[in-house]
Amino acid sequence: MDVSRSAVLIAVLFIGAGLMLQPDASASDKPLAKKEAKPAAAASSALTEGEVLRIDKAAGTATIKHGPMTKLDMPAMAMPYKVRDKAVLDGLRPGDKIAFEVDSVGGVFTVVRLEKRK
Ligand SMILES: [Cu+2]
Repeated sequence: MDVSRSAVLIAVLFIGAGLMLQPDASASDKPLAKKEAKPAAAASSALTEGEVLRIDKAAGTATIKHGPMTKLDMPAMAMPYKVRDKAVLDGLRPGDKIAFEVDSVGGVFTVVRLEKRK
């Protein structure tokens, strides 16, 4: 067990070292990414359309009815989500149409980005 654990640790260290070498590569990639002129499309595809059903400020959650979320393999549903930036909850009302992005933060589905729709 200890052997496999240290093997994992070593692997992680190697990966970490590999990532530390990346900045040079990603810095030279940036101008290329801009030329593709795709960032806006990529950003909006990460967003899912939804409607706010309920706000629970004490729990720090918003219940959101949403369409399919391909990134998380989630079908259309309504469920409560933790909201990373609690201040966002102050600006939300039930019935608000939103576009939002969810990520798994410490194993909890969490709203990491939210835009109101008019
Ligand atoms: Cu859901």
